[in-house]
Amino acid sequence: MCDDQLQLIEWGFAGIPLRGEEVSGDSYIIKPIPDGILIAVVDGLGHGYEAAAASKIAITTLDTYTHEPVIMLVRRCHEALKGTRGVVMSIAKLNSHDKMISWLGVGNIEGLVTRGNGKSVISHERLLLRGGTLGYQLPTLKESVIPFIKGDTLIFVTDGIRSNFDSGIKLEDMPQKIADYIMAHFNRGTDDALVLVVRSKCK
Ligand SMILES: [Mn+2]
Repeated sequence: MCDDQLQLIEWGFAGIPLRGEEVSGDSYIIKPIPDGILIAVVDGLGHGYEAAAASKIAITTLDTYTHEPVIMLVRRCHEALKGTRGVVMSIAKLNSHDKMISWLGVGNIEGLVTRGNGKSVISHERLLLRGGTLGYQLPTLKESVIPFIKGDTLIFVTDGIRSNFDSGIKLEDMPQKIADYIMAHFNRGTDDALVLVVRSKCK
């Protein structure tokens, strides 16, 4: 058992705004709650200050209603984002009791859970993404629930990162090293880019 939720995971992050922009429209939140941890990445449409403003509204909303189920959180953000540029979002909630994550993606923030044996990958699970934009149009919201046990690694990347981002990653590396590796090798250079890598430490 892990009583302190922050002990459940180790994580790393890399983020770079589009060249020439001072702020990024890509953002993330990792926040412990009594029975687990909320993990989410958002990408405000376009880039620059308006994208960052939309992104910040989404993160603030998630920070306020963290205890709610993921589908409710997406709806809350959708309502809060009306009149803004809108965002795409992928969101995961780790339940510390059953070691499962509930995850859901609206738009194109790719999500991947890899399971390894310490050295090599033994299985992959990709997040099912549904088209839509929070603030404009929501698809039918349906979460998937999958195991997330010790050693499993969750990776979220925004569309500033190329889709083959998982090729060449070494699961024995710490999450921060994996995030830096993905940013160094798969940043398209045409948009803001963000990589979040979260590993379960809890048996
Ligand atoms: Mn983007």
